[in-house]
Amino acid sequence: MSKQYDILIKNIGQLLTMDDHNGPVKGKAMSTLTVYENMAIAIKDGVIAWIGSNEEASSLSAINTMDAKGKLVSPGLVEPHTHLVFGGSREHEMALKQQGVPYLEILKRGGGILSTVGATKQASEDELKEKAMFHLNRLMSYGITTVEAKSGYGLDAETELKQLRVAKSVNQIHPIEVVSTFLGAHAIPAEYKGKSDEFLEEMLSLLDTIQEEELAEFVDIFCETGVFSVEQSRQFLQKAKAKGFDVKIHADEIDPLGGTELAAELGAVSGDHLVGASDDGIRKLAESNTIAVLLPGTSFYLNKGKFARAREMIEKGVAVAISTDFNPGSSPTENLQFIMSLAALQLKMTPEEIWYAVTTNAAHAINRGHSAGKIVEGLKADVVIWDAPNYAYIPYHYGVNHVNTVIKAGRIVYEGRPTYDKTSIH
Ligand code: IZC
Ligand code: ZN
Repeated sequence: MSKQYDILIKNIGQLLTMDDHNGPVKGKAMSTLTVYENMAIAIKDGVIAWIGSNEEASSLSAINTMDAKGKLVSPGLVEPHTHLVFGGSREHEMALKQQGVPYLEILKRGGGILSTVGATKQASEDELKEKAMFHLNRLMSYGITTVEAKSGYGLDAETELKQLRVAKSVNQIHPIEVVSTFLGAHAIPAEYKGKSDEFLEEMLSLLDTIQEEELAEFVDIFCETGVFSVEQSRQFLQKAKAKGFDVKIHADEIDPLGGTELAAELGAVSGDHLVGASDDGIRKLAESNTIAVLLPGTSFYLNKGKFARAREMIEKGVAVAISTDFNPGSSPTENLQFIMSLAALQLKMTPEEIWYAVTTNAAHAINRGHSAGKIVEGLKADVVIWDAPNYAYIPYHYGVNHVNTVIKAGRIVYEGRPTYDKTSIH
């Protein structure tokens, strides 16, 4: 008897497998992409079991045969930078933004991140979990099947651990894989004003518990004017590395302090933002294995008119990923497809570069390069069927959701279509 697959997706117009490279895709290598046409894929027991031509697929049988109708099929997208778990929201700060009050000034006045810290302290673990699940569902609806999630809205032992436990528990119950990062060094709480070194020591003292309870893989810091200096960031991340954590850094987001150079120097798994990265910083990144995670949604939302220099980065040989930076302050959106449009329009990235930036390179930015962001026989089946005729169409047709179907580890987890009964509508 011939093999019975669980799912067979036939009639794929364009298939992106994103498996041409073993490691991160750096610089000019990002400009070429293999596109397979008239393809089919079969899934069995949660993994990709077969990839072949649409003609060959006619001899295969499956419990569920799906017709991609000549459209685009890609790996599930990888979202490498979010602040997923938080209480409250910050729409009340919109008027301040409109009056031109800068992001860092709002923070200085006790708002911004510190406003979300207050709401996160107030929220119970169950409330945070429910809210995180809501946002995960929405991230998934946009085609994302793997997500990084940072803490950083506790800034005290109890609340930071509460956030990390929420991230761990939603990873266990939600289809999306959640990869956790400890960002206790996200802001200086009021009670530590003028004593930021002491605060960093307090956050470092949590690393043993985080390790014992397997609450995070990465340690991150917000290296920024009025928050933590380059030297504080260096020492903090070196200590985290000595404990066995891989590190990330919010670098040169608003002011160009030299965090990009630090990310390369420390061998960080990623340097994130990099809006103010210097030429030297870009050169050092190109020579390193650090992924540049660019967050053009934040530049858009902070409205400063300045975007990361993606073109220079790619020309110099940097591996670039992009992300929503989903958070309640500087980038309240789960729509990674909109970020792909911003990457095209503002970062001047090509469609090919953009696809590496949301799959292969994003996966490497969270140490999932060998398990996520590609379609390969034997690998877990994270697959998106798009309502789009080709891969360039996604960044082009902006602001909407192009997802038709999302499959996570072989299970259909999202179907984006109207539910009205056609026969009853006139
Ligand atoms: O809540 O504003 N930049 N951290 C650093 C953020 C933005 C998140 C926030
Ligand atoms: Zn961030």
